[in-house]
Amino acid sequence: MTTSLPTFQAKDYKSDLKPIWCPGCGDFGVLQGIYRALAAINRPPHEIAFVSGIGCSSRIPGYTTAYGFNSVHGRALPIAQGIKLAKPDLLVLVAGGDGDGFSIGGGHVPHAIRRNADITYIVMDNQIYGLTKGQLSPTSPRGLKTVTSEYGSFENPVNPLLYTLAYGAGFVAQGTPSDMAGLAAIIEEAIRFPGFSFVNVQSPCVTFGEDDQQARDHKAHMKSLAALGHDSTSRLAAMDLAQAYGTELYTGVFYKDPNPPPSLDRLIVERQQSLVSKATPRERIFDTLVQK
Ligand SMILES: Cc1ncc(C[n+]2csc(CCOP(=O)(O)OP(=O)(O)O)c2C)c(N)n1
Ligand code: SF4
Repeated sequence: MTTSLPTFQAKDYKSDLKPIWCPGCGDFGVLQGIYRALAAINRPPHEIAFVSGIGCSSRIPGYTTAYGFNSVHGRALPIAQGIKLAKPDLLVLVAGGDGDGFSIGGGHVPHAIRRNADITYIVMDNQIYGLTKGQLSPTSPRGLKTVTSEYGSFENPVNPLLYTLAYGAGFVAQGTPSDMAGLAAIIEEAIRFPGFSFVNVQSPCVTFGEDDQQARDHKAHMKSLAALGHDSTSRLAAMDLAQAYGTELYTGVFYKDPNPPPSLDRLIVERQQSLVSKATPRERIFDTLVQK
């Protein structure tokens, strides 16, 4: 007798919690893109762990039926890596804002990349601190006037694309909720990538963000990397294009390692399997971590 696997639809990943974002916030679209990507992956919600930090965007795990952890500001990545190492078979997703990821949590990003656990990190980049009512964030453009920069920001923004590419991430992409199908496809591809993957989403904050029509009209201004003929197997070509962050809205995959190395969680699982003869779990853990 053959049994068919259950098929999940986008609505199966939607929790009963009603989003409390401002009407028009870009994060609504990102959430829809995540639902669609998860339906395409077709993993049951109980096999997914969704971790976030603190911020408007960090509410996302609560709006899904996956296991969710709306954790501590800037600490989503270390928590997610711990979950993945403890339960390598879970699909582990991380989401949050540009402040959460590149300001208070910025020091964790390089280490998550070099450790290369198989997790997907989605940043909703609105170039502002939304939850705390509109202070400068690390990706705010130079000259931006906010409640904490009355004369305009004096600082250059962090470039999340160059940052992750420079530290060696195996998968780096960018999307916008204005292109829902494209965003869902990018998130799906990031999840399927066997290693740390990063998706920057240009998700406008309509309440405190830059009052710029262009920011709210992404579809008219975005440029598809695939249509430009970009070679996403070249890190240098990706870095060249990523320099236009803040001036051009490139969407799609900047870089995807054509020969990704085994992820950290897979290496540990393999090593543990070779140590099944060890007497105690404690011995097995030490032997896994310390190569003799
Ligand atoms: C340790 C700590 N410092 C500061 C805060 C206050 N805080 C909460 S969210 C936030 C920034 C939110 O901005 P971002 O991460 O970009 O997310 P958004 O709200 O824009 O989605 C700050 C500074 C906090 N909760 N915890
Ligand atoms: S403050 Fe900005 S980021 Fe937060 S919910 Fe409102 S529009 Fe979205």
